[in-house]
Amino acid sequence: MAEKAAKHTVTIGVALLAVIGSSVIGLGYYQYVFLPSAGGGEGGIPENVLNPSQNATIRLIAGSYFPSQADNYTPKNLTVTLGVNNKVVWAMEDTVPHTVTSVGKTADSKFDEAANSGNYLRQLGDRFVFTFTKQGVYNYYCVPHAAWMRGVVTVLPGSEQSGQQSSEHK
Ligand SMILES: [Cu+2]
Repeated sequence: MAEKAAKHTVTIGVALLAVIGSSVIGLGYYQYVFLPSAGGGEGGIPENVLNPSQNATIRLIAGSYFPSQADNYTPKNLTVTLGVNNKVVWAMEDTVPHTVTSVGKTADSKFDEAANSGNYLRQLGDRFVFTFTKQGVYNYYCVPHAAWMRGVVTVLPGSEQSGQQSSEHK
């Protein structure tokens, strides 16, 4: 009897070791394969792109909910440069809710996630801020007023290196 019980215990022990062993291997695999890309400082994006020295502002001006207010997003076409002013602020100056919503898939899925159909600016002073890190043409619109509220942000490549140190200096 005692011998049978002991055998049973050993069997459970081996099974347990197998479970622990496989999860350790799994963890090792996860760290090796998935973490390096996440640990590279936001995918190796230069510091001056992550934190540009200037913002660019797009105003959602008063009366944008009227079709006749053709300027709604002001400016409607904005061009920014990576590493210079690629942090864009949409500033709500109207009293009727609007959205900043990407039109289809843009060059950056992060923008599409942030600028989704529920991305409402509801009252005066509300802001939507997005720091672009990829060049491209970003079309966006307002969900409730899609027929006339549309805008474009064009992101140009900049001097990707913040290194403006004069290596030529003698
Ligand atoms: Cu709107």
